[in-house]
Amino acid sequence: MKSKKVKAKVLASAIFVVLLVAIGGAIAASASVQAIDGDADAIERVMPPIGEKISWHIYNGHSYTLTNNWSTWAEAEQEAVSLGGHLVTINDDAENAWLTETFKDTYVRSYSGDPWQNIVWIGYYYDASSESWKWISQEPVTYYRHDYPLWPQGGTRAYLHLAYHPYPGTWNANPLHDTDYSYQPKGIIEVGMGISIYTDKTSYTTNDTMHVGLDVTNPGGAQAVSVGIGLDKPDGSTVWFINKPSVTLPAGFEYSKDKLIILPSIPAGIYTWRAILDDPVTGEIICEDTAEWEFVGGEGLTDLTEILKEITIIEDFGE
Ligand SMILES: [Ca+2]
Repeated sequence: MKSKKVKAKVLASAIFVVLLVAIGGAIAASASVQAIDGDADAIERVMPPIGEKISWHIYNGHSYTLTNNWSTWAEAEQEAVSLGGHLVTINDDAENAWLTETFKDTYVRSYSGDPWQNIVWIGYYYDASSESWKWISQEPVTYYRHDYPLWPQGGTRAYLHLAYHPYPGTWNANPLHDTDYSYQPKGIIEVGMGISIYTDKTSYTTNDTMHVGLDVTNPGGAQAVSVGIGLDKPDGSTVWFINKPSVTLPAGFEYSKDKLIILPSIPAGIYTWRAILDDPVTGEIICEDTAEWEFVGGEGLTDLTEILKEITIIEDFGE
């Protein structure tokens, strides 16, 4: 059911994109009228994103794309949520530099050759109730660019200055861009992969049936990952029973599967299912999840490999 929903969404946005191609022609005509002090190259530079299919840029296990529309910050965030993500969260200087360069050909709606309009919405906003700047993704603020002399110019919704801007890589929040239609920018959408492993109960004994579930999602572009599924045992060691060094998760991938296991008599104690997606090149963890449960009683005689033989929950995961 879930994957059908996603396909419907993709189809809907494909139809929307076709409409935009038609609308794009009309906007191009009006842009050339407005761009009285711009040059032909500048006008062309602003047009290509319109009407293109979603083309994802991959960085550090995350996928990034521009919003289809120039809009208010809130509308851009809404578009990001509809694709399974949020307006971009910039976690460090490397990501900030990559975004500044990768999306440098992006300008506000009425761009007319002015490099100061080389900007995009990011997910950084001022939360009045806590009187602090936050990320809309709810990730913690680990990095920010509150640089003199521009920041934040009285606004509460932030954008990034791209590579052609006079202050590339810095942020600003001039409210003009949220309120004046012709100065509205596009936004950068960031989506990540997700993995979730879970059981139906937290305590089991011999001959109980355990229901183990695994969900994997990749709302962005296709990318390769290493997949590890393991079980931490009461003695502190971990048994890895699925360890695929490189599996390509297709764009828009949604996987959800569960398995019933009849538990033999195993050593009593705390066990933890562990599911991890790693970057196959750097080995860094992209996402992981755990599910802890307790085994009570039992003779403790059965080798765990007997259970693990039953865990084939991702055998059809794709190669
Ligand atoms: Ca990020």
